[in-house]
Amino acid sequence: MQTSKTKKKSSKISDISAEIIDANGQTMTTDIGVKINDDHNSLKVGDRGATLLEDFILREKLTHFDRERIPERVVHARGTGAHGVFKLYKSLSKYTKAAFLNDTAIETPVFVRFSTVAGFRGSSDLARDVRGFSVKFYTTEGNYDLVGNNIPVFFIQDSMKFPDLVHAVKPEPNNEIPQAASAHDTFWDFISLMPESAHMIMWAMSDRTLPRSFRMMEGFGVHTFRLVNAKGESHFVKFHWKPVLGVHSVAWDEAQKISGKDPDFHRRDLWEAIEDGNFPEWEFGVQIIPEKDEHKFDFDLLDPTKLIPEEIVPVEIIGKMTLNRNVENFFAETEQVAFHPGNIVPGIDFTNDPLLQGRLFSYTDTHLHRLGSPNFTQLPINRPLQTAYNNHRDGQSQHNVHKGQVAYSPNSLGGGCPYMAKALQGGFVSYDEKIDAHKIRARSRSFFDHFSQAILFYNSQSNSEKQHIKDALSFELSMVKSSVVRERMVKNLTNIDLNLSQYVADKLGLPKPTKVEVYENGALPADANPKEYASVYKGTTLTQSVALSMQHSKKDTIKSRQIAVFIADGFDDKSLVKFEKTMSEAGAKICTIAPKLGKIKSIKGKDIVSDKTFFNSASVLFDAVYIVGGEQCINKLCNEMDAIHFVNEAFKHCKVIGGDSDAEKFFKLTYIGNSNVDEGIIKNSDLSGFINAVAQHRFWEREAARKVPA
Ligand code: HDE
Repeated sequence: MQTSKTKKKSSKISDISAEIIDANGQTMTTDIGVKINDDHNSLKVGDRGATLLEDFILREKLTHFDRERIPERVVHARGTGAHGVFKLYKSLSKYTKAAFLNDTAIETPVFVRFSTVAGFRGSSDLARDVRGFSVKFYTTEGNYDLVGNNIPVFFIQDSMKFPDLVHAVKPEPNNEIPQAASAHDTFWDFISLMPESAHMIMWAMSDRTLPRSFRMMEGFGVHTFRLVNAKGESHFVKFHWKPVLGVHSVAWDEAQKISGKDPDFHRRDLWEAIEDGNFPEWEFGVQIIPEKDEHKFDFDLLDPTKLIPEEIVPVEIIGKMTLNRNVENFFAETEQVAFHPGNIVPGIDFTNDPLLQGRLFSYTDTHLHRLGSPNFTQLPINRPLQTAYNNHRDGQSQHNVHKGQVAYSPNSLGGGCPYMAKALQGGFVSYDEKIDAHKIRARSRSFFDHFSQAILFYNSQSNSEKQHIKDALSFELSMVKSSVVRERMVKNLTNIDLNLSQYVADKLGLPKPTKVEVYENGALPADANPKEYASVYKGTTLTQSVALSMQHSKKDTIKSRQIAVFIADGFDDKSLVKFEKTMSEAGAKICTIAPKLGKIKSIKGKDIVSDKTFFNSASVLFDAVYIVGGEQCINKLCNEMDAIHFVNEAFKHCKVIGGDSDAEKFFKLTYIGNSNVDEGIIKNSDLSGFINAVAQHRFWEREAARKVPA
């Protein structure tokens, strides 16, 4: 049964910062507090007369309405957010003086926003796209933002190329098509000329870009950052979020269908999980690298197209984040939240990663444009826990009333206040990095190996994951109209895997390459030698990294999985009750689906109300399907074509399908009856077998036959 318990919790953040407006029991007023006696009619001259300009109530209403929208984010426009807490398991004081990473007694409030990158604000959640994973920690020393993605590397190495990347992936400028999709000419034209994108492209074409849920994605800080301890010593660090539910994805065909059936699929999933008390959780991990080891790797730590394999530097788990509260108001919180990789606290610092350095400028610039004033830090969702004391004054939408005569420093009239904090009093001190170099506009040679980690990623995938990458590339490139771009991409893929390039070539009707081809490099200056870029520092000794495959992240749980249960008049109530009880004990969520809404009669004449119907629902919205018994019920389902389609589609998408022994007759009408497959097909009311299978998430081997036309 679907349940929706609304849990209202008092929150530190909203208690401190936000004035929650609750209209319950209140009289309507204008913005300046005048009570309104008629909100349905404008002020007119007589019954049919013209509207009067003096109608200040109408004018105020329309003026406000006309300005309701603010510019959407230029990237990551589509997203959703939630509040939560971060709890440290063990102190990192050896590496950082940041209080929230030192004291295990502190519970740090957080706000998280997940997003897609390319689509507009109203686009589908299920686009094949990188997901943003931004966390704002409201620490006792100020706000710290970890503005990351669900992929640990990025397309480009230098912020100079970011507008080009985004122009290439966004809808094409002449006709604003396609929405939220990279499967078009400009994206692949750009990528085909940017060899540094090779590693990220492997991730982007993998199932990582089709998450089953935000709750089942990893998060990464991407860049190498610094941790600085109380003695001023620095270590390099990479940040990781590991979802407690494991990392899971949907099938590409399924993603496309979900985009039509429920474009809010991921938002809804997050919202409902929190409302149901199934609080999403991630463990926080760090990979720590001593300063002295900076040059020990066969790649540059400052290169954001590289990750540090977990086999080389293990991820140390240091805490857990739990999202436990939905927003009160989407606009005020999720839309107005302003993340910034430059929001750091003492104990954390930047590196010279050239992509990060550009970001440090861009986010404030964006916020000034979107939120219209430097006072955006006063918005409730952006305010730190502590009051900000400085000499910033005035500006649009100034909410603070600064007392006194003095707004400058140094001053004596204000007693020298606000005074500057010494480092020992928690003042921020930048890491004392020695830099002695020439000013140049160029790329470091240590950034030139573009393929070793793309190869490592591809080779670390399971067979089905490799097949999905092949399919994704074949699909995306088949949507590209320019044959020059398609051919160039096939050529480029030879640098990663010859078999992969041959597969894609075949799907595109192109000759299969037989050898590795030199990647054209559009980003090179005209006088550069492209061969030089091919493999300068090539040669990681690692051939596989287990952590790069989602296959190894499965967890033994079905908590919060959505299970569709078919019922029709004459269903066996004993079987339904037992199924529901067993599944809810295991933490899954049940949704009954019937030929119609309303009362459905059981074998014993008892009524239950169905949650959904075959016409307002679809298998792509569920993780598994179960068919309860009852002869009359099964006969009804056998005549319900949408029920048969539902199961065929679940079969195609490699989901778990189960049922009572009576369901056999129904199964015979579906692809289950037409195939020899039994992995993930659980018959004869084997409920523990069903639970174990659902925990596996998908039985991708089933795809090999590729015979299901659902
Ligand atoms: Fe962003 N990025 N980005 N980005 N980014 C924005 O800031 C930018 C990059 C990321 O939920 C913008 O508030 C530049 C990498 C996330 O509100 C903008 C460069 C990573 C979000 C911006 C990058 C990210 C953004 C647009 C290259 C992963 C959503 C709206 C130098 C580590 C935050 C906004 C949210 C948002 C600029 C590259 C993650 C325009 C210039 C790499 C998750 O300022």
